[in-house]
Amino acid sequence: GGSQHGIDSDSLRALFASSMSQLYKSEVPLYGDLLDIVADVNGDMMIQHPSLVSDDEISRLNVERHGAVRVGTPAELAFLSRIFRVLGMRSVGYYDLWADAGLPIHSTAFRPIGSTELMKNPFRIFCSLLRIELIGDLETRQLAERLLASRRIASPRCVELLEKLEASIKPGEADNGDDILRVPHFLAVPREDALEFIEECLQIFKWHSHTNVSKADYELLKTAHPLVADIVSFRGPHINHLTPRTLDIDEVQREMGRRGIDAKEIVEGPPPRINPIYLRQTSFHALSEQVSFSNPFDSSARVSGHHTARFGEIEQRGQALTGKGADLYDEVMRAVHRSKFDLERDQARKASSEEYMAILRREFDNRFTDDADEIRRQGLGFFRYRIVGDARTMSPRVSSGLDEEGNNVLESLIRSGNVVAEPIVFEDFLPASAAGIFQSNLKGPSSPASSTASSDARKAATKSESEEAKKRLEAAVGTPLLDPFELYSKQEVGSLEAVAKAAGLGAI
Ligand code: OOG
Ligand code: NI
Repeated sequence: GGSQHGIDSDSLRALFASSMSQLYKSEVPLYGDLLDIVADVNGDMMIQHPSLVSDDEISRLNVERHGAVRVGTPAELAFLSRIFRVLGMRSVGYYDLWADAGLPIHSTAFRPIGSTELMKNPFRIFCSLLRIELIGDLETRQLAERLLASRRIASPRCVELLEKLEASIKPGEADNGDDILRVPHFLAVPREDALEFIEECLQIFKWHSHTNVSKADYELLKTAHPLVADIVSFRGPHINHLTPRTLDIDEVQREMGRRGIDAKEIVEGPPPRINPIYLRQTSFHALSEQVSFSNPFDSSARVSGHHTARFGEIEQRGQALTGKGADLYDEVMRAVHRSKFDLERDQARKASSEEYMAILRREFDNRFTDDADEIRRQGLGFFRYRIVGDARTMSPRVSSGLDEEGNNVLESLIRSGNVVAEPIVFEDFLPASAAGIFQSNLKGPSSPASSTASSDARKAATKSESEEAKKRLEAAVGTPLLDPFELYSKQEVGSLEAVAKAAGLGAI
């Protein structure tokens, strides 16, 4: 029954996210262990610090995940982009991992963008596209092209269902009448079609231990770059990690150690802070998994081997930074790298992870205020403003004897406790951390990461080349890569307008 009722895209996304999580847990049991650790730590943190998370966060925290996939061609990306769109996810941001880290890919993140949608289920996918033109060796490049040209990542039924869902989209009311926030809200298809669609999508992202290539070809692809082998050798873009969100990443890191899980040495991103900013991430190293290669001499026999790509990651999310905050962050990070470089030169050995963490803490302590109110006054982070209590009883007091200038009204409302400013959570990714996560997982025991082109050639890549690459990724995605800063700013401005309206003020 209920066939005619359809389903909203937020619910379908929530179902997709939990189904993916189930799938990955069955494929990588260590990911299940991570979920257990994170749930324990989050529970303890909420008890110890009840005001640490907002109501919205409590409701989304334990289902919150991000995942990552890597595709081989613009057509594959275009197809995934359509899938994510019916799930209410839009492409946000551009990550040039070639310019940043010498990896032969570039990426965007698909995620919900409205506050309500984010609260219902914030599932995000970091999606990378191979830049096949960066494979220097002609023979390897042609091999990769051949393999990619001959594969279909989705079943005909998946394509059919996707078309049906797309045709049924009833766009919701656009927030603020602004078109970029327009996402599908309701899919007027029979419920069973929507559920079958999710099943078909899972088939795209599941692991296939049978590869399409011979061992020799696999080795050739891996010599170009381990990422090339991972992207090209399989039937489709297996999900390579899923990441739960924790409230205390340092505790999760320690617990991984206690359980003997092979974790990355350093937590990427900013140091621990009272007012967390951006994103801190760590992971356990990619597992070496049994795969089988085709046998060019006997098509009925398979050749066994290993592939290293899939891992588990944990993240702690903090406040989204404004352009000014992001610039300051980058400046502090540069100072961190300079200090680390100086230390390593002076003591003629690599800095330990403790030494690195000490530098990180020191530079942030010195240069990036950890006071929420200061962050707000200096315009370093985005906030959501909310009226506490009854707006009608406060507006007469506000309008008496106050400066006409908007900010002052707001400041006095905050000081009097009538308005609170809550940090807006960072929903995106950090290029440097993404690079660090990629790199720490490419060095499997038998697979030293080898560069696709010399780093000199890469450094010569200009800003305009990066712009060009971005346009090509955008063309494949089929919709604009949205600017994360603009999205956070819209949330902040929207909340201020709501405060002004409720309090009967003019513009704040
Ligand atoms: C994506 C790595 C980046 C993150 O959290 O920054 C990432 C990948 O390994 O495909 O997921
Ligand atoms: Ni990740």
